[in-house]
Amino acid sequence: MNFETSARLFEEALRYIPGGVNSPVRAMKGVGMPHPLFIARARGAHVWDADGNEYVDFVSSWGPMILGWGHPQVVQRLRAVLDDGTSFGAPTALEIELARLICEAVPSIELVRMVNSGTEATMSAVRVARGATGREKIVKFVGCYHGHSDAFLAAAGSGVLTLSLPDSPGVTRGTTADTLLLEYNDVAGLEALFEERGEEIACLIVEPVAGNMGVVPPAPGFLETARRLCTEYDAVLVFDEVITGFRVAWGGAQERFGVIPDLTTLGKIIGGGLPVGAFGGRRELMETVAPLGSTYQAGTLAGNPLAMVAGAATLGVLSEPGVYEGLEALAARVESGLRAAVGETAVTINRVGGMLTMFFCEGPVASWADAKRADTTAYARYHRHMLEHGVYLAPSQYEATMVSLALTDDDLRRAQEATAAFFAAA
Ligand code: HOZ
Repeated sequence: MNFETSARLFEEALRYIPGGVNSPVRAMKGVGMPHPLFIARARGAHVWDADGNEYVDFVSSWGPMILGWGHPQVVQRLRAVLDDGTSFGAPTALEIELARLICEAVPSIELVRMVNSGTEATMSAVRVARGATGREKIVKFVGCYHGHSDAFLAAAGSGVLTLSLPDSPGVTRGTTADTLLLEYNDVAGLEALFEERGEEIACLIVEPVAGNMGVVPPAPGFLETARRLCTEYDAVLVFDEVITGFRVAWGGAQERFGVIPDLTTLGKIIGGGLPVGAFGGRRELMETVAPLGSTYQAGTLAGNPLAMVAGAATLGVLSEPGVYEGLEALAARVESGLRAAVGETAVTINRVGGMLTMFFCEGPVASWADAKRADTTAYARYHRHMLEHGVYLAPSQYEATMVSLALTDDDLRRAQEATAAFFAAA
């Protein structure tokens, strides 16, 4: 396979952009590629790189493209907004449409504020929790990733894990000293921590299905314990549903697992492929946000008309009857195809709804302590093999495969056959 144009574009990008990329994981260092793939275009569930190579896509722009690219309902509405004006820094009716769809889908969200990224959403949710409780400590889980604001760059997932970084210079010890860490799914650890420091804890933030150390589902009782302890100690429970929102159920992980947080952060799918995030939750908490309350949060491009309409159109399609049953069935077929293809090889496949990860290690994988046993070199070989066979996977063992509704039977067959060929040769 010829990657000459991507290699040349990378050389050029390096002259202007740090590391040639605008977000670290896409550099593809995690799978040993000398340069990233530069993507030229996409349609349905297929992407084409700058050299014209075509791939079946299982990245979905890291989650947002659940409908695939070029969905007519999304494109048509985006075109109309382009003609009307793309940013006003003033309210528009489109914001109400997206906010209403979110509040209807996720009943724990009584009020919602739009921002421009998941990072902004989580950062703001923690500010609300601290403001409302008057406390400073936050609880997060090792391997969970909540964007790149300072307080979260402690044992973070995603690119921090992929590149084996010791978190980040520039984050003060004071900032991360307020972040208390536990292993994901550590129910006993949670009980002990709250017993010892519960009165100091402003909030507990968790990916209700971890997606940034690969997919790790919540163990039975884990989310329920988090809920109970937060209620008992008057701490705020924040579900970071930037990935899981509208991916594991119409109402997100909170609907799927029946555990209701106080605040929820969203991103990715709610922007339909345009930059967006949101945080929302219980009315009395959200009423502390300016201009109603004094907890400050703002943004010139927040509620951007293009992002609002792409999100609203996407949620409109997802709200149609049977969509999530279809997604579940499709993702289950992706999973069973992989299981059949790996044969007797010791891998672990974790899947929840439309997201899954095949870890190159024996299971169970229930925490970062388990996930770090994965053979990342083997994953890198698998990734390269799949590229060569026209299948585009996340360029890191510690990210999620995102199933898009645009995948066809042929696409699934291509992924299964390429996987079978890899494991047969291993
Ligand atoms: N943090 C994203 C995945 N969880 C990766 C973003 C990117 O590199 O585009």
